[in-house]
Amino acid sequence: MRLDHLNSWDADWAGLRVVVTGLGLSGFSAADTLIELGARVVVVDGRDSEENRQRADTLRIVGAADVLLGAEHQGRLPDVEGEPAQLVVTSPGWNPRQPLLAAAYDAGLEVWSDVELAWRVREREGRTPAEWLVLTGTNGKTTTVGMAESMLQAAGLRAVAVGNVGTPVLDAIRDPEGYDVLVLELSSFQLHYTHTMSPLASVVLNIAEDHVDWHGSFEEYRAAKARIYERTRAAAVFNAEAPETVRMVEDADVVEGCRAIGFTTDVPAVSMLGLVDGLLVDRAYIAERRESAAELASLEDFGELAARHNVANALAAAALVRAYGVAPEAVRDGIRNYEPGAHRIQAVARRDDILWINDSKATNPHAAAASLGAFRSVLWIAGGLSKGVDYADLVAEHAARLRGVVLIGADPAPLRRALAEHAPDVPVFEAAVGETGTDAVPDDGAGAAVMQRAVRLAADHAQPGDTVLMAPAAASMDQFASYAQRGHAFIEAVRVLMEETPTEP
Ligand code: UMA
Repeated sequence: MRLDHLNSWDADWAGLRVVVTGLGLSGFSAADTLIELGARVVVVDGRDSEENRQRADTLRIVGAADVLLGAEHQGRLPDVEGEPAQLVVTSPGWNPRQPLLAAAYDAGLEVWSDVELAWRVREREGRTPAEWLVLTGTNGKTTTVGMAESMLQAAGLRAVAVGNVGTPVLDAIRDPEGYDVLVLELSSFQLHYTHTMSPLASVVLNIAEDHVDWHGSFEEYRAAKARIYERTRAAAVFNAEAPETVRMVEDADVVEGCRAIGFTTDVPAVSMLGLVDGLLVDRAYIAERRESAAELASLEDFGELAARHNVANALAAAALVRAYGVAPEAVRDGIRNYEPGAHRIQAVARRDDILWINDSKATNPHAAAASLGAFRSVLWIAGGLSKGVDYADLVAEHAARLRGVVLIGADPAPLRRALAEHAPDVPVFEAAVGETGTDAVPDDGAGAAVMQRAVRLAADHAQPGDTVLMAPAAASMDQFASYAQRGHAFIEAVRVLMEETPTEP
């Protein structure tokens, strides 16, 4: 069934039979929107938890045809009120090999992300739709959307960062006051299921191995990220220091007239933003770009955040918002006003010349490498859900700075193997063994206990001048509800440690 006619809020959604998979943030927002549009909706979630039951009750009250909770419902595509489904809208956590989704594909159905649905309903009679600036990448996404949001707001625009950052994009679409601009952080999962989005500007910040288990291979992961450039209208932005992103732009099927714009932390060529003598400059969006450059900001505007990767993130953000016409002064003010989120290289405590750092956001080796590289002698707390990635390069590159490693995570084997091979002299301690064992479940109490043991082990072995760095290089969901919760568990464990062992006079 072709669904091309479903391209605005006012299109004929009434009676459309939709299965929504997942009842988390995106699934709930998708189901709620579809019900409001008049569709007939069945929601499926493999987890029959208290939280999901509450959400299910809410959806039934507003008019869901059915909400099916429990693992047994994930195996097949359900009918909608006795008739075959016509569309599936899936949460990003569901991979395409899930039996229910595989059945949908076999039946010839389209499978959309909440982002696809949001793109289709963004136009609505009597409203000016927001422009979309979209970005993805393996690392730096959240900082970059935050900076872009800050720059747009400094320009006096109504703008918000949505998507993978935590606010479903449909919430912004349905906001009664509306927005001028949406900045979307998109994960490779969301991009996989997004088909008609045509943003004003788009960027892939960088690409390194991540989420291989969900996509099946690195090539598939790369292909999902590259989709962000398709149908871009004004600026397809690439990272001049990441040749992979240049190739993606070259291969993309963009709208006629769309420009390729680069960013670099070096001196920029024409059609790029970059850095000259401590100044962030624009040689892309000014008429005289062949001979000159417009000054956007200086490194001083970053305050303590002037690390190389933050400057690159700010340049990428500037490349997006300049495509919308934001003035140089607003770029500068946006950088000045920007406040980084928690859990990213966040100093938690310093005592006895030992620094304690929370980098729970380091959910893959690439991100962990950035923070490991920032410290000389590190007691490293690492491990978690490894998502099928390889740790050999990370360990080999940083072995010399490791005082010791404390392993967390339900399955420490992948990291333990890499350490044995590439850092055989570095002592390794396991925090996950004990009462929770290797079959630890993602339960707050168990995760907190593991983290407490990890922090104590680190305290036992750290020496003055060391940094205790919790940068797990892995996702958190095997032992914690989220990376944020893992970060809180670390902060709490450090606080308890500091209270229990007061500084010697
Ligand atoms: N579920 C099943 N079966 C499955 C998989 C999941 O039933 O096979 C159910 C779960 O029981 C749960 C629901 O689906 O009830 C969860 O769906 P989800 O995991 O897709 O999560 P959402 O709550 O919808 O949140 C998603 C993003 N999560 C993921 O991509 C895993 C959030 O990004 C995002 O903020 C949110 O949509 C709003 O857009 C989080 C994330 O971890 C932060 N992202 C990954 C990353 O950044 O690395 C990609």
